[in-house]
Amino acid sequence: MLAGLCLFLFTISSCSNKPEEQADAAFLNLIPKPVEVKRTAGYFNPGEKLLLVITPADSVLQSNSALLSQLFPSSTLVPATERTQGNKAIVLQLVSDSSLGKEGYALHISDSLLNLQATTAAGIFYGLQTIRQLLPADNKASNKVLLANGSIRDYPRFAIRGSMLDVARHFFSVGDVKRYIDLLAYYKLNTLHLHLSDDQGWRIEIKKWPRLTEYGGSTQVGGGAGGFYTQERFKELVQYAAERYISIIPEIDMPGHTHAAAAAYPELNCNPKDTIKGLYTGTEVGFSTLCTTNEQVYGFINDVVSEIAAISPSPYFHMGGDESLVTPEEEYIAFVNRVQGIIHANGKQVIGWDEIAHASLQPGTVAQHWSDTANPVKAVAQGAKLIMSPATRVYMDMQYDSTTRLGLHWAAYIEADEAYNWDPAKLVKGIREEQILGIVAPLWTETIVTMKDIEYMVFPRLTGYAEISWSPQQGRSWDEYKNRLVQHAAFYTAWGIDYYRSPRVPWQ
Ligand code: TNX
Repeated sequence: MLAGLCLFLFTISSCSNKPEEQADAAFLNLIPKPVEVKRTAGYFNPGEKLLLVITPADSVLQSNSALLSQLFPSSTLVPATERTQGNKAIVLQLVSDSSLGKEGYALHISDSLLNLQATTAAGIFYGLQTIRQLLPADNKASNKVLLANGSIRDYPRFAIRGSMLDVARHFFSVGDVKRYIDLLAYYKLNTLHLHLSDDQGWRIEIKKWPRLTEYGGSTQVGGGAGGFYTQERFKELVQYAAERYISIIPEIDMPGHTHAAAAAYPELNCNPKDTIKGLYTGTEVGFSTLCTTNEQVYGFINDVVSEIAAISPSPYFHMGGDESLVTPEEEYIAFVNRVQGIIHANGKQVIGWDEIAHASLQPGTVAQHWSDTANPVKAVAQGAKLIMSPATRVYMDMQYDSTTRLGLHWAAYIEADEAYNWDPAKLVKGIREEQILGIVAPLWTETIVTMKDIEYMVFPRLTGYAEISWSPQQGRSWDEYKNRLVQHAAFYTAWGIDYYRSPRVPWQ
C-alpha cells in the first residue's frame, strides 16, 4: 500500500531514499511556497569540493554563511575570494535588484554553481532557509544528498509575519523561547510578539519597580512558580532573535490585564484594597484596571516604557489595550490617547489590540485585529495600519476540534485546513491589502504549560500561517498545500515536535 501511494504521489513525495527523488520532491514542497519556481535538468552535488564565495565579504554575510557549514559537509567548503574556472562554487551575493525588495532572494542552482542573491543580509538568510528545506530535514547523510537544479525568485507578501507567545499566563524559559524562535525562522517568519504582562504575572524586570517581578512574577495560572526575564536575559533573547532576522515586539498590557502589577504596587489601582488580597492564578479576563485618573500611574508607565524601549530595538511598543471591561469608556479613551504620547516620547511606534480604535489614533499607531470587526474598520478610517490576528483563524490556543486535550474554544475550533484557508485581505469587509502590515498568530497560554504543549498547538497550523503571510494569494489552495505539508512532517520529526496529526492531512 505504501509503495502504491508513493508511486501515486511520485512527483510530490519523498518516499524514496534515492537522492534524486528526494531532491525533486524537496524542490516542489517548499513552505512558504516561493513566488516563482523553475526546475531545470540535473542536480548540484554538495558532496564535492566547493568554493564558498561571499561578496561583499562583510561580517554579517560571513556569519550568515555559518548556517551553510551546518548544512553542507564542512570539509567540502573552501572559502575563496572569487570563483575560479573549473571549480564548483557556492556564491552568496548582495545585489541591487529592487524587484526583490528588502527580504527577497534569487536562487540559481546548476551542476556547478549554487548562486544566492539578495539585496540585504535578511534576504540571504531567507534564501538559506530555502536551501535548508531543499536538503533532507534530518540533515544527516549530507554528502549523499543532491539539490535539484533550477531557479527560485521569492519575496514576501507582508512585511510583518509572526507569532505572539503569552509568557504571562504560564512562564516560558529563555531556552524555550529560543527554540520557538528557531522554529519561526525555519518558516521565514520575522516577528515574535511577547505578551510580557497579564493578571497572572509580570515577566520583565523593571529596575525602578522591582516588586513587579519579585512579587508580581512569582506565580502563574494554576499556582506554579512563574518566573521572569531579567533585562540581561531579555537582551539575550533579542540578540538571538536578531541573528535569525526576527524582531521581538514587547507588549505590556494596559489598562486592563494588570492585576499582577497592582498586586505588587496597590497604588496603581483605584481601590488598593482589591489588590492587597494577593496574586491571581485563575483564567478569568476583564476584571482589572490601572487607576487611569491617578497621575502616579503615568509616571509608572513612563518608567516601564523607557526601560523596555532602552533594551528593545523594535520600532514598536505594544500597549495591549484589550478587554478593559472595568475601565469606564471615557477613561479608557483618555488613557489610550495619553499613553500613545508616552510611547512616542520614548521613540517607539504604538501597537494596541483593536479596541484602541475607540480612541484617537496618532499617526503611525497600529491596531492588531483580533475580535470585533468594527474595530479594524474604525482604525483604518483614522489612517492606521493593521496587524491581522483574527481569533477565529489564527488563535493557536483554540482547539483543533472538541477532542483536543489542550486549549479553549470560545472563538472557534480551528482545524489545519481552517487555519490555512483564508485571505487576510478578504476577511473583514472594508479592509484592503495595503492597509495590512501582516499577520501575527497568537498562542495564549492559559492551558499551555510546557514546550511540548506549545509545539502541539502550533504545528501544523503555524506552517500554514507562514505561507499565508509570505506567499502570493493567487493559486493558494488547501488541496495543493496539504500535500506539501505532508513532507514537512520530516522536519517536525527531526526536531522532535509532537505535532497534531490532523485527519484532514494525508500524512504518510
Ligand atoms: C482573549 S485576545 C484575550 C486574551 C486571552 C485569549 C484566550 C486578547 C487580545 N485577549 O487575554 O488569553 O482571549 O483565547
